Amino acid sequence: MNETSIVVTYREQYSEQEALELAFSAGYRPLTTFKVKSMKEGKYGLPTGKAEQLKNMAEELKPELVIVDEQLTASQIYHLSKLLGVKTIDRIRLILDIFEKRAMTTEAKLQVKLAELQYEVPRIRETVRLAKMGEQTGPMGYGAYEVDKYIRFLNRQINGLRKKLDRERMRRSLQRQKRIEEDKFIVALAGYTGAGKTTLFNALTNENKTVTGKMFTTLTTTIRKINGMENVYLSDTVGFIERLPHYLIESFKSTLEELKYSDLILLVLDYSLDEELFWRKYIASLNVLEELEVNLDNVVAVLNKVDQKKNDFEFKDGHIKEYVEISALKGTNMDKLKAMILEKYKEGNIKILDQKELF
Ligand SMILES: Nc1nc2c(ncn2[C@@H]2O[C@H](COP(=O)(O)OP(=O)(O)OP(=O)(O)O)[C@@H](O)[C@H]2O)c(=O)[nH]1
Ligand SMILES: [Mg+2]
Repeated sequence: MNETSIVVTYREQYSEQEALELAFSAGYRPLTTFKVKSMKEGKYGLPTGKAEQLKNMAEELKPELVIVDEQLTASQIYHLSKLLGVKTIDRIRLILDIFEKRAMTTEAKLQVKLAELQYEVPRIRETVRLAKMGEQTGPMGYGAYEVDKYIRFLNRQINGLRKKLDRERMRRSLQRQKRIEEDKFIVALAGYTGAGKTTLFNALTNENKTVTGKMFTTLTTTIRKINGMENVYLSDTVGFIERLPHYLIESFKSTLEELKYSDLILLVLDYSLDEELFWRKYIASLNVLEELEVNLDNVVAVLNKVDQKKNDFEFKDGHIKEYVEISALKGTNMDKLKAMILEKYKEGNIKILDQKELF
């Protein structure tokens, strides 16, 4: 572990920062970053001149790995890796590496395995084809028949994993049903990785779930009763990130679905970030909520880390109107947050009573 790496990222400072955090979180040791204006296009996924410059840098620094902080095609990764003479991975593989390290429960392991297979399968045929066009030696000396057979085998694995995960979904759905019957009010934490969800979860439930400065510390959902509130429960789950491919969200559906069925969602946002990055992460979070078909009327923004707030800007947005400023770490405004939760709980009960009267 701790392979040395060059991190290829966009020029903007926030992109560079996130790419480095991802690399560290995956356990790689970045030697330096290599910044480009555009990615995804062309033979190498980088402008050709840039790819040549990167080659010179790789020859000089001799990293064990090159990380490209963008989703590339199998062909682009293959050509770039060949040009550089160094193993090359893209942003999605990097995120999968982190998930693989963090997956502790059976469900999380199944989810990560499914996401990995969905990433790999469409790439295998292309990689084998390219390898065969080059030197005929190496581990890729499969015939077309063997490749098809292997892909069919992997597709069967994907189906098997989906079935197992469906059972997990069913189990979660039964638990939800039970909570509804018991009239429990479920508050769910959502938000970008590192926003402070687990810190807030621990503060409100007296739990001691792991909090680190690394990304994707939490991969599974935990539900606990909120301190000092009858019938009100809080759930903590996997964090979001920008440019997540659809199948990754799909793989984590059994976990993320808890959000859709909760009574109230607290969208935790890191309010200590500079304004540009704050809104970027906010939009990325809204996109995931939208993909999960969450009703935004049930979402309240929790502006966390006010103890570290450096820039003065207002939270003003048409999608989510209500917000509370807190510091989960220092305990600032926790009473205000709890009062808001209780208020929503009461409103929810009134709504239920209204509905009952209708029938
Ligand atoms: N200064 C400050 N730091 C905080 C606050 N809340 C959380 N943090 C820090 O932010 C980092 C991430 O916190 P977590 O609670 O693990 O974040 P998370 O949203 O659960 O992250 P994932 O599990 O990766 O999605 C940790 O280093 C926390 O100590 C806060 O109110 N103030
Ligand atoms: Mg967490």
